[in-house]
Order: sequence, then C-alpha cells, then structure tokens
Amino acid sequence: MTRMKTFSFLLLLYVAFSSAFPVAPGTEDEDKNTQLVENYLRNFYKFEPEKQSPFKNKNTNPLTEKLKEMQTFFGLKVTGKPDVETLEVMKMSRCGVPDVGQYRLTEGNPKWERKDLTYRIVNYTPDMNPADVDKAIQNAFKVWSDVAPLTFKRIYDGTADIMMSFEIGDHRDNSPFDGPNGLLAHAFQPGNNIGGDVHFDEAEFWTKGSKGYNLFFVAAHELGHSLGLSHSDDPGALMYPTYSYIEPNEFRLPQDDINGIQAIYGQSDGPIKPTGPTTPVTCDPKLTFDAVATLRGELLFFKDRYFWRKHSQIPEVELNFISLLWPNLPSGIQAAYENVEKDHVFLFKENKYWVLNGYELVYNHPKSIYDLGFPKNVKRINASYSDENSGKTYFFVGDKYWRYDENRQAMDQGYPRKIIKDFPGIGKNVDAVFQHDRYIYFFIGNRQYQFDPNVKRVVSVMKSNSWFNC
Ligand SMILES: [Ca+2]
Ligand SMILES: [Ca+2]
Ligand SMILES: [Ca+2]
Ligand SMILES: [Zn+2]
Ligand SMILES: [Zn+2]
Repeated sequence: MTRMKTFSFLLLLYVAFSSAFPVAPGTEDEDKNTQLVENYLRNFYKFEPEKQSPFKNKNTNPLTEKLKEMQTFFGLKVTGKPDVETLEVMKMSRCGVPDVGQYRLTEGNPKWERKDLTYRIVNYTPDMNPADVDKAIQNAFKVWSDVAPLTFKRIYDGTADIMMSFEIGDHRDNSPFDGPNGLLAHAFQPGNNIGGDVHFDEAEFWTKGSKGYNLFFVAAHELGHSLGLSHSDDPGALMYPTYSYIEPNEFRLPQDDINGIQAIYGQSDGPIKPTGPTTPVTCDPKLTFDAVATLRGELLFFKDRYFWRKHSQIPEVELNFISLLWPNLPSGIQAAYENVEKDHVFLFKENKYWVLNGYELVYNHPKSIYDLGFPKNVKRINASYSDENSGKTYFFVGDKYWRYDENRQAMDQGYPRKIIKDFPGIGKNVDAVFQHDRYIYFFIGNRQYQFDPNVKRVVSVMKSNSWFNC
C-alpha cells in the first residue's frame, strides 16, 4: 500500500510559513481530541467500549487496538496513540460508511441480483442548478456502468432501487449527519427498501467544480457502496474514505475500483476492457516521473495526479495529490523548473504553463509557451531546468533543447540544438530533469543519469527513485 502523509506535509508548510513551533495542547484540546478519537472509532471502526466483555484480557486496551486498526488502514505509523498525524486524518471530511464492520465486503455479501437497476433523485440541493445535479448524478452512474455489466435507468416517481436524497441532521436512519464538513454522505449496501439508497449531507455546500464538495465525486463514491463495495485502503482509489478533489474532466476510474466492481459483477459487456490509473508506489523499481523541480531547497517529483516531496532534512518522502495543495493545477505536469532568484516554479503541460510564487499558485495563469519564444511546432515540453548561476533555462523537446535567458526573458540565438551534442550520453525524450549542487540529473524511464556539465559527461547512472531512500 502506498503511504500518503498528507497532513504532516501541511503541518510542515504551516511551520515554514509561520516559523511557529507547535505548542503543547491544553486540557481543553485534550478533551476535545479524546472525544474526536472515540467518536471516530465508534463511527468507522466499531469501537464499542460499553459492550466489552468483563472477562476481557486486561493487557489489551480496546481503544489502542482500534486505533492501530485505523492507523493501519490509512497507512499511518501504527503507534496505537492519537498522535498528530492520526488526529489530522480524523479531522478530514469523509464518507459516513464505516471502514470496517458490517459493510466490509466479504464472500456472500449482498449484491444486486438484477443488472438493470433504477434510480430516483428524490430532492435537490439549493446549492446547485437542478440540471447540474442531474448531470453529476448521471455521470456518477456512468463511472460504474462503463466498467461493469450494469445499467441504471432514472425514474421520476415511485420507489427506485437507488433512492438519492439530500438530508439534514438526524434523518431517521440511525446515521445522523453532523453539519458542515465531517460526514459528507453515506449509502447502504444492496438490498430492499433503504438498501442501495444514497444520502448527501445538505449542510455541505455542493458544487460541480472545486469549491465546496464536488457532487459528482461524492455520488460516484457512494454509488460504489450502493453496488456492494466497501472502502479501499488504496489512497488513489475512488473508494478511499476521505474526500479529495480532481478536475472532473480528468477523472478516470482507478484500477483498484475497477477490480473491486468486476469482482462482484464481472466485466462489462463491451468489447473493450477498460483499465484505469493505478496509484504509484514510491519504491517501485519501474517508477518513472513526469517532471521534477526544486522548490526552496526541496525536491518535487510529479507523476499523474500525484507528487512526492523530498526535504533534505527529512528522511521520509511524502506522496500527495497535486490537487490537495494546488486545486487549480492539472494532473500530468510534463515539465517543471525553479527560478531561485524570483522564487518562482514554472509548471508545464501541453502548450501552457503555470507559475508558483513560493507555494502559492500565481493568478492569471495558465499562459502560452509561445510567449516564451517557442515556435508553433512545439506542442509540449518534455523536461526543463534552470541554472541559477548563469540565469539560463534549458527546455528539452524530443531530441532537441532550447535555451532561455531569464534576465533578457527571451530565447537565446542558435537554438534548438541537438541534446546529444551538448549532453553526450543523454538521448532523446527526457522525462524530467533538475539541477542540484553542480550536477544535472536526467530522468529517462526508470533510470537517472547524473551529468557533470563541467566535464560534459554522465558520471553515474541510478534508479529513478534513488532520492526516496527505498
Ligand atoms: Ca433502495
Ligand atoms: Ca457533514
Ligand atoms: Ca516530462
Ligand atoms: Zn464511503
Ligand atoms: Zn442517511
């Protein structure tokens, strides 16, 4: 399982921005945290202290055991203690369906016996245009009907298999909602009556975009439960319990979810067998990168919708969603570099680029790469790095490279040139590159070439993920 340490990352950023040290929590905070931990384990891990047998083993604390179970699920350090990282995960907005317990998919668990199911949108949220709600729900069903032999027909009155409604607080199903954030929605496993039904917390602000909570994602996740899936511990899966946003147009159902639904209903009837993205594994020997950049002395490695952050003082690397830090950046960044002097990071995808000022995305972007002086036949940039000392930025495209002068803000004369001419040992189609100390590190496939520009040769070849302490 891939480990995602979302919150230590945010905490580090916080510390970096404020240069404040965390203070010891007061007793009031401690009480609040104890309550949070108990409620969380009660809701999602079947923690029932009052039901403990009086003959229980005195050496095992049921709360500690449940905490360990939760930490294992989320890939946290298994301490059995409510440490900072554990508390931060517990504060994330999430689905109301437990991670363990009666919902967990086991053999013989309920599934729909018919493949032609009906659904009904019982009411609407005032947050969205009804047509947008219809569209979001329709697209959410399509996520599943595309990969499994199931059809979903909308009906407008009477009882459908899957009744979808927006509810507030206690709505008489023994699973009350909790106001803004926290629980976003829940759904019931296949069955009669309430079985298959989906409830959204109306206290949330529902949207078709990145603000508030995106109805399409939450609906698609909940429908997974309606069809019989439980939560996945793959942090990239749609069925992961916590909410994360990705641009809906870029969404493809991850392979983990495809495997899950096909394990229940078999493959889709169509001739094409759909496949989906898999979550990258940090120490995978075949790991490749889309782009690498430095940022204030750290390294950022981009791949698909994820990035790793490597801080020189911290041995561990952190895998995160790009959208978690920068909701307006696309996934699949193709090239990136840092201009240290200006404290800017440039990020490229197709013929557009975005700029970070420190950690903040600069407004009025993306801009066109043709503004930088590229000819129109350049459609995308494979990789880029900037040399702090000379103020020259190198752009790699196919088997050629361009050199840009950051001071003049213009391309240098005499380019493009062949990569092989000036960087012997480096072929074409560089995946990613960055400069560190006096070396340039080129990434091609699962290999990394350490290049010394002074003697103009490759001095070492390593695995692509050699920076990750694998
Ligand atoms: Ca139902
Ligand atoms: Ca809520
Ligand atoms: Ca690239
Ligand atoms: Zn869920
Ligand atoms: Zn409900």
